[in-house]
Amino acid sequence: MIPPLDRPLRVLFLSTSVGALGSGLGGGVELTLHNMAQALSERQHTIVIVAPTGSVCAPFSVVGIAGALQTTAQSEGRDAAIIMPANAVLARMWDYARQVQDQYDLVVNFAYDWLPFYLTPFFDCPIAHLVSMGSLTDAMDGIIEQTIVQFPGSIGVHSRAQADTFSFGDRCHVLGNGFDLSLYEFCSAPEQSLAWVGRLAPEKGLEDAVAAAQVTQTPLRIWGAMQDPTYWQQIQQQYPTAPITYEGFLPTAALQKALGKCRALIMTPRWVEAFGNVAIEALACGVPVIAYRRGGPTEIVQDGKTGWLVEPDSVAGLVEAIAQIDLIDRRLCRQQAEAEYSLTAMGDRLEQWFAALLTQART
Ligand code: HBI
Repeated sequence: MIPPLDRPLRVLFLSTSVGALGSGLGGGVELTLHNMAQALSERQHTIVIVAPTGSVCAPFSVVGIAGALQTTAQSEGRDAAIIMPANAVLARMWDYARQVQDQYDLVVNFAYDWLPFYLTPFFDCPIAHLVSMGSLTDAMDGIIEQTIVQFPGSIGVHSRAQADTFSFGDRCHVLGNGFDLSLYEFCSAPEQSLAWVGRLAPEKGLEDAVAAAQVTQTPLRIWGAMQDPTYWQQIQQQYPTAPITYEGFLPTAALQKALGKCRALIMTPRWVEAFGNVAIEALACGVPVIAYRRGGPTEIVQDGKTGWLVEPDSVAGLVEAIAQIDLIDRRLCRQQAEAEYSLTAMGDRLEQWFAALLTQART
């Protein structure tokens, strides 16, 4: 039995290296980091965040570090070499962590990059790594495996499906995610539109949701960071009569207000989505989720109860599910978010993870 934490911790968060917090380029990690900081500070733990300059993560204090951003890991092939740009912000963030580590009980890494894992044995302070995506490259798989072998319990993931993309998946700590549900308003009377939310990039499969909108002629509202403008142009050219609108990247308060009015959220991941934060945000507003049966959303959506799970890459399957949205009781969607994905539930899971990791570190 792992003893619970016996006192509040001083925790240093090392953010993702692909964008400033608040830019949207960090994808789900930005919201995850903020929610984890909130869940822990509500339990009297002290959180300090280290992130690229220009980062905002109110109300937490952010140490901004200048330097060149990393290229996104998901845009490289499995045999991609490790790339460190000149003046890498990642290297500078970790040099800062090295200098201040004796002021903290724990470091938590949010970057899906080689360096933080490689540096783990060089630190005196224990490091917990939140791995935010599934297996992408051999180099990353190798360094994460090396870390979990040397530091059992140090790797946290969002879902079992994500863990299972790694050969060492059974040794990962599955955390789910947690949200401040007071920020999400339940909407019982939706308008006609469907919603799609995420970085506009090929691995998110937006074109399938657009194809389904064109077939059903149901309006589709699209929100998210415009990561790949060429990809977006191609979709518009391919589906000229689809009733779609791109409405930009919205911060949580504005997003949840607009998302809540939608009849359903459509999730079309081409890859093993590690979790699917937007699925929880939709459920929290009472919005049913139609998702490909692939990755994290399969562990979130209760098929036929809080949404529909669809044959992966099947536009016909999406169309069929869209026809059955009204069979879903929107109140059950909100109830599921409250039962499994609140900040309290996530705070419990985080403290269990840290207690186990710190106990290991002491032995
Ligand atoms: N790529 N190299 C790199 N580092 C990251 O931290 C990273 C990434 N791609 C995407 C990403 N983080 C996040 O958007 C997802 O983990 C959610």
